[in-house]
Amino acid sequence: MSEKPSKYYVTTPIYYVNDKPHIGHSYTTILADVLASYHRLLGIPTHFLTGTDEHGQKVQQAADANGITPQEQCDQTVVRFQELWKRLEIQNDDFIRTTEERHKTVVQQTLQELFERDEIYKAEYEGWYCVGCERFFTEKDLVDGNCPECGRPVDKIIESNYFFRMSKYQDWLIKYIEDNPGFIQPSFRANETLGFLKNKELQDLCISRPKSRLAWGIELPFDTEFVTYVWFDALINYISAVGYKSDEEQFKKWWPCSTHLIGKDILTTHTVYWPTMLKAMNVAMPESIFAHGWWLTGRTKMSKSLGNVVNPMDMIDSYGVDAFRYFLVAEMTLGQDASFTEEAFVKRYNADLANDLGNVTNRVLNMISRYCDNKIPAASAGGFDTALEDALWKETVLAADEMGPMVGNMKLDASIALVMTAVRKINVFLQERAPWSLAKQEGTEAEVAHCLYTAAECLRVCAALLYPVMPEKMLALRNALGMADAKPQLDKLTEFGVLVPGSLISQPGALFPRIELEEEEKKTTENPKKQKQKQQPKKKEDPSKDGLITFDQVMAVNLKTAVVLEAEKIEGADKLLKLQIDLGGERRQLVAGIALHYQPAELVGKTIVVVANLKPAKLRGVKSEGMLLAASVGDKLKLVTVEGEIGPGAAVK
Ligand code: ME8
Repeated sequence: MSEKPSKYYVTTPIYYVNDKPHIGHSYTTILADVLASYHRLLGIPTHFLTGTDEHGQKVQQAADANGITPQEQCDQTVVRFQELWKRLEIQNDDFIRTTEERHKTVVQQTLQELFERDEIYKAEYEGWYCVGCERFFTEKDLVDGNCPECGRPVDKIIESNYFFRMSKYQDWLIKYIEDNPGFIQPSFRANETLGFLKNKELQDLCISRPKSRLAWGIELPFDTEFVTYVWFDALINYISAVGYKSDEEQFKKWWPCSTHLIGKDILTTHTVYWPTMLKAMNVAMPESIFAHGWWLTGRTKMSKSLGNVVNPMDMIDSYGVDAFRYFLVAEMTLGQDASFTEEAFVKRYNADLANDLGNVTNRVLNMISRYCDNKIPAASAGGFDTALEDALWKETVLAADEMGPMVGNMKLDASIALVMTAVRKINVFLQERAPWSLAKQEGTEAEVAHCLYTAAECLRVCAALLYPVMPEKMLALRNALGMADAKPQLDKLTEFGVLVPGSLISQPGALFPRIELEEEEKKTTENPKKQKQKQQPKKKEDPSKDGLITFDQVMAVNLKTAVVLEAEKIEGADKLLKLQIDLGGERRQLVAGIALHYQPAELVGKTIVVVANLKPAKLRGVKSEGMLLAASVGDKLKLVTVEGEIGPGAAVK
């Protein structure tokens, strides 16, 4: 950040509870979390708000489809969001639900006030309505007779409703956007809104729905036959959550909001409805509204209604939270669209995390262990050439200094690229300095110590800069470097000499084990959903078009009984257990995705069935020589076991 702000308040959209969250929702929330974390680590008072949008037609329709009440729909679905945020290590300070009293009261008070001030009036309305977008359009707005936003068919509606005098703020809004270049970001989105405002007459906004058509909403305080339009209700969350009309001190502390993070799909509601609403309410404008692009599947937006979403829980199960967070932030240039593929994920993971960061971590820790007795060495410049060390430290400091303004300008992907370059430079430095050769010479202890201390200090800085993106792994790295404090302080980052000589280092194990492609194939057999997706192309290659296999193919699979000798969890892999099995005189190691269903201790002694002639593979870097059989229904999984007197190594036919 070029200038340190006095406070930082960041929001995400509040998400509809008509369905469970997907990668798109995760993305915005992770971005907000990363931004909040950077600001907190800089010592800036920070407030991070997220939540759920629980009223309106979409939620009502989902409830109807599920045969439950809208409130039940909200209560059941909100948990999916909250659970996901917990798993994604999201550190939000507040979570607002629009069905909470604290929000509903503020919406009603605001409506009453605007009604009394004649900012809201009643009129007969005739127009076109898109259920998907929950918005009214005029005949002129329609594109080929369909919704101009989503392209879906619209319904003709004639009814009495209440309207907010939005049109009268058109000129003011154009001027405000023009006078405040950072208000809507990126700037091409500001141009988009300006284009919209300059090219057509802004209509007044219909802010009510008759209860006869939709009852699920906040009742208008001045007419109980109507509920509030979901967008008018939802946008107010950004102020109701921080004390508007309820806690003046809190409101003064956080408002105006620093950044409303949104996806480009909700640009108009945030850059036209919201500013005009605030203007009418005499409330200050947010400092910025940042619209990011979409995650696409192929060329299409990933969305619940299109059914092409990637489930974040599956990604976390397969690759871990930090890798998932890293990929989303590093892969998408903020503002642009990006395509999500698992192949791209694996490629980036292996290149950046397993190769670059994982490698340098291993090298630094292993060499400190070998040459410095497992303790952080002391730096001592004198009597030898330190040009390479000096240059490395300078470059690392430069990266740290450049990162602040980049984050401030929402160039998060570029800022990560910058740190990864700094990581690579440590590797290059080690290669050039070759402490392993140096160590073979007499009297070079101080030189080796200085070299490794510098590398460790640079790694400390990089780990701190990556901490907001990968909190779990970077904490593990900090601990491995012998640092006792849990969190880095970004404003004190570039003082040389933070690592304390003499403190013990530890080996965290492989922070980012390489993902091998054959592991990927194996993994899909652990995950029934992915198995379905990924086996499709294989079926095409199968010569038997009817999907049946021959007797010979069955006989080619060597199924045997085995007795479990030992079982243990695999660090960093929630679902996996490592088993040692007796296959009838032959001891083997197996990795199985059963950790959520069995405790290691209860497996020991069981006689199970395994595929004995499966090609060995590595899962999370751990060798697996076979596959066990299990039956599963929904969330339940039970091992196939053999009863009675049959020992290990018996053929299963
Ligand atoms: O619009 N790529 O809620 P919503 C990237 N309740 N981001 C995506 C995405 C994708 N494919 N799909 C969704 C609503 N998002 C309203 C908001 S705010 C006062 C009310 C993200 O559940 C992105 O942030 O449809 C987008 O704006 C938001 O989810 C929409 O979530």
